[in-house]
Amino acid sequence: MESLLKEFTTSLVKQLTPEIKKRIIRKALLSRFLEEKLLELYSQGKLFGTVHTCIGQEFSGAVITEFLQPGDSIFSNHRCHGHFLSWTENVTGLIAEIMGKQAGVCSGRGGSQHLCQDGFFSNGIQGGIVPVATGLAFARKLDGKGKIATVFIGDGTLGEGVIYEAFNLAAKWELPLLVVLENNGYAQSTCQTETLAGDICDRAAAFGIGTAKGDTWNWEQLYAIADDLVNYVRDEGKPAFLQIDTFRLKAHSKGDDNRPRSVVEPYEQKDPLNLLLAESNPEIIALQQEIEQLIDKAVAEAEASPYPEVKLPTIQEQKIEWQEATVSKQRLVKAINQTFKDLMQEQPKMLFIGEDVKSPYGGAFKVAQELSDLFAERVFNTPISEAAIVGLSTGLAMEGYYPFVEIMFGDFTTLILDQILNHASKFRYMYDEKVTANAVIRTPMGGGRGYGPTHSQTLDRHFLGIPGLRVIAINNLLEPKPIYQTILETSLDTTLVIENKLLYSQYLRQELPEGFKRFVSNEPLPTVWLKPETVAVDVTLIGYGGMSETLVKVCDRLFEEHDLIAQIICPTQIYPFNIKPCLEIIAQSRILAIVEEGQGFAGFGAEIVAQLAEADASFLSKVTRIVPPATSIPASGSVEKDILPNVDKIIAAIVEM
Ligand SMILES: Cc1ncc(C[n+]2csc(CCOP(=O)(O)OP(=O)(O)O)c2C)c(N)n1
Repeated sequence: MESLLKEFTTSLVKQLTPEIKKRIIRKALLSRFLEEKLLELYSQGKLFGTVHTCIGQEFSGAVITEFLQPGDSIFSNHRCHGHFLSWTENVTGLIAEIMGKQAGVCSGRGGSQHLCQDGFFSNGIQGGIVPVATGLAFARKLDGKGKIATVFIGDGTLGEGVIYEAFNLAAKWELPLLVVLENNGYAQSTCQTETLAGDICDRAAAFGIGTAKGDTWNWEQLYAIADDLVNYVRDEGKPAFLQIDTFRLKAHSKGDDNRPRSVVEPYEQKDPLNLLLAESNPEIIALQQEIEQLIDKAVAEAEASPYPEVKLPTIQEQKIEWQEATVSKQRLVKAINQTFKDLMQEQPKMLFIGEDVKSPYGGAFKVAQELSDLFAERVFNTPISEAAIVGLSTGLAMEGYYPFVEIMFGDFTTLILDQILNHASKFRYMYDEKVTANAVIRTPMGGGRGYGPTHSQTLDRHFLGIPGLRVIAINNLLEPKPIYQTILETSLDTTLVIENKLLYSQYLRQELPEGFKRFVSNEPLPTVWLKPETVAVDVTLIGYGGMSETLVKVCDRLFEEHDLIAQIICPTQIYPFNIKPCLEIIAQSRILAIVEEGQGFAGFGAEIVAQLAEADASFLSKVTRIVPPATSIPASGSVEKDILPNVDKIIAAIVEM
């Protein structure tokens, strides 16, 4: 493979025209004065929350943005004001945002660390934004229009593993990503000498990423280096890494500075803006006055702006209607595989991303079989980097692609939680509906195959209750295609789809116990109701995903062996989920059994019980939950069988009631 390693050794200071110089200085001064104003407003009690100033570091954003174009994207972190202002110059939007006002750039939803405008996105979670930026760079590459993504991180963030997953992807897939590392020597209160091993640029170079160094004191030279680097990323379509040495002159956040004056003072003295302002240069004084007026006006506008109204999500409460449904005769794995073949055919922006998904392997459970033969350009084998591929997909989704990510085993979803919880699921809300981050993440859960404690779990409940994340469980009572089609067409947010390992090889359930009919609700992601023809129903069984097949068998045997008539409610969407539309159905039976393969504590069943209690406490007398004991899942097949809910155990629990 051709080495990407390129040393950018620009030493020649490119000729900066007076106009460009003035523009850069103005951007830096705007950041400086605005952040000084923010600190003043805090001290007057006019601001709330947090603020991390970049005072001392302003030339980093002021210079880099010189080379970015409309259509490029910028990702930043907690210390984002300077980057944001240099890109947007939206002074009122920033101040009002930090004041929590309607005129804020995100209507007060994001605050100081979560800004979004014109391709600018910041997040206060360290490191996790890098794979998202990588995904956006990937989208830029696929678009083929010469646009790039830039991400700013601090040196403390070099401790986060996910950034190296992203570097690897960006280098291997040759993505137009510029990583700007602002090296101010501290992470919050901790000096870099305590925590950082090795050389900074060597980290990126190890992936074959071209690196360069500059600093904010010689910002004219930084200008020349950035010019080279951005051109390289744009023209070659490859990542580059720029280390900018700099120094934060103020506290990490508002007033928490433990650094001795003897450390800070020399940097105050050599700070280029301090030096400029000390010159009494009439041009700079005029600039200062112009900016101060701009800021005063913006503060007044922000203060005059109202606080935003509270907007709450709507909850499906109305009565649902039920229609009879059938399924075709095919194994679930085949049905899902065919679904993806069809959807990729229909939607040219759908991408399929995961570990070992390409032919001939076709994914660990063969769900992706032949996809790469049919859509070679849109199916991607990835490194073992679950967090990064989910972040990457978020970035792709933000740009209008439809990434479907396969996480090989549900057990590995622990590695993607930060990407889901602190990134994808937050973006639409905290960026005030300016973006959709609607990637689809699919994963198989469940035991029954003897894979042992770390490859058999049902971890759905850890993902329930995350606003901005829809959780779906595929069962074998419904065709998967309409479900996946709806997910693809209707999602504004990220969707996590749980498939089930044991169900893959099962046929879709065509045949039902005698006298049963299959109804589906008229919701976009329907609940299934297996309804006996009889009027009287003794037991309502509620279960989802892999439990569907088990519950059908329970139904059969309850009648055969105990003369009990049961009905089944099997939701497809398990979060958000509202039991109210099913209350009438549940009310018909004497017993309600909720069956879950995952741990019961604080799980789906517990939520249903809580919702039932809130609706009508009389339901509680008939509820039982059938869940595994609080233990890990053993590899030994016979013990595993005994631990997970099975037909015998469910029947025994019901008969006991
Ligand atoms: C994942 C994560 N861990 C910890 C924090 C708390 N935190 C916020 S900023 C910060 C220091 C970051 O240091 P660095 O990356 O060097 O950026 P700098 O603050 O110097 O600009 C820490 C520890 C966080 N926001 N996110």
